[in-house]
Amino acid sequence: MVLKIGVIGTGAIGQDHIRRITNTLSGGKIVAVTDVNQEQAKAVVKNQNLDAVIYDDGHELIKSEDVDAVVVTSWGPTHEEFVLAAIQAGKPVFCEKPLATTAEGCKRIVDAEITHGKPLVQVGYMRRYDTGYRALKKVIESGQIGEALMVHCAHRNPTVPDTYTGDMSIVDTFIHEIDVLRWLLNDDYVSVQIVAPRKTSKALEHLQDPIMVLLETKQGVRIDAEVFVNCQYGYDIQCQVVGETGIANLPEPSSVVLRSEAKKSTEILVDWKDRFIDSYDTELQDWINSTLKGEVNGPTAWDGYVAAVTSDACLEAKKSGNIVPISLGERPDFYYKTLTAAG
Ligand code: NAD
Ligand code: NAI
Ligand code: ISE
Repeated sequence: MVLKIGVIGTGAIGQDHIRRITNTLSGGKIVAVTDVNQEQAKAVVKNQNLDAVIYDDGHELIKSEDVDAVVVTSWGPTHEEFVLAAIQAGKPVFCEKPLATTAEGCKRIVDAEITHGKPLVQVGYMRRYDTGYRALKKVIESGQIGEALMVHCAHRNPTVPDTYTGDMSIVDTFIHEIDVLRWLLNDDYVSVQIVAPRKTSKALEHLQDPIMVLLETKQGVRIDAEVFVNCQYGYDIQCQVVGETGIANLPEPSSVVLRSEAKKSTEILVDWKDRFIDSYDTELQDWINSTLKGEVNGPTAWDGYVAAVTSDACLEAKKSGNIVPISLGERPDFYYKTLTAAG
């Protein structure tokens, strides 16, 4: 059986997901696309040689009888409306992060899914599918470094476009660490503080860059994370877990070790598309497979909600400079299930 998929948002990641579903993965077919920029949607259908209908808007696409499942890759602020409409139509939906830009928005999605009575939503936190993060989690869970005490990490982008606003360093960028670190440590956050070092001259006027985020978890693990989105030199994701008896580092992407011109060097990637290419492939293949079985196997709407509560607290901490408490409430029974590799 083939899953007939409609994609809302044919920008950078929408095009990349369409390409992988069409050329790399199995079990899915792109039958419908839409974008507020209709010219772009048309160009994507033509350039990727798709046999897909172009819809005027996301709601028509969701309602179409030809569409079994929906992929939402439009801008973050539009996600909530499309995910709610997919739930309303009873259709499985893969939504790129963030699930919604506020905790209230995510809560509306959680409530709608529970009312529907069956899980339909997966959120695009693909780092849970990354072989490096999975290997790191395995080491932590094996007890080889004792209990985790501290985590040092960095999320560095070479540059960001002019449209990147101050809040996006949290809601668009750091949100990946928010999700993956609670999964990695099997823990949740209790507080956050954000401090701003000297600002780089390479960032636009409106943007405080870099920032340092300090999180504390329920089990007392302290996390320091640098978010630096104009670091110039590359796309660099670092994560080091300090345990009672040892230290575990996220593996670097594999790269040829070059000896040349009196130097030993390895390449640093510059684009998130390349850094996490395998994770996106595994994530979407898992989504197609589990959707065909009527299941949700990856990050759920609850994970999307937890990320949003945490990112709301981060925004408040960034503004005030204070230590801000993070309170999640009880996870609804609906979202308890056996722990899978990604869930
Ligand atoms: P983009 O701006 O390149 O693409 C977004 C597209 O959505 C645009 O083509 C835009 O015209 C379209 N769009 C916006 N509103 C729409 C609407 N109401 N209906 C239909 N189309 C609409 O952005 P992007 O880089 O592709 O990012 C898209 C989403 O993917 C964001 O939520 C982003 O956070 C997420 N993303 C995730 C990752 C990841 O690593 N998981 C990487 C990149 C982007
Ligand atoms: P983008 O700006 O390249 O693409 C967004 C697209 O959405 C644009 O083409 C825009 O026209 C379209 N769009 C906006 N509103 C729309 C609407 N109402 N209806 C239909 N289309 C609409 O952005 P990009 O980088 O592709 O990011 C899109 C989403 O993917 C974001 O939520 C982003 O956070 C997420 N993302 C996730 C990544 C990941 O690693 N998981 C990486 C990059 C982006
Ligand atoms: C983008 O949306 C992503 O998700 C990338 O993974 C991240 O590194 C980048 O900062 C975001 O803008």
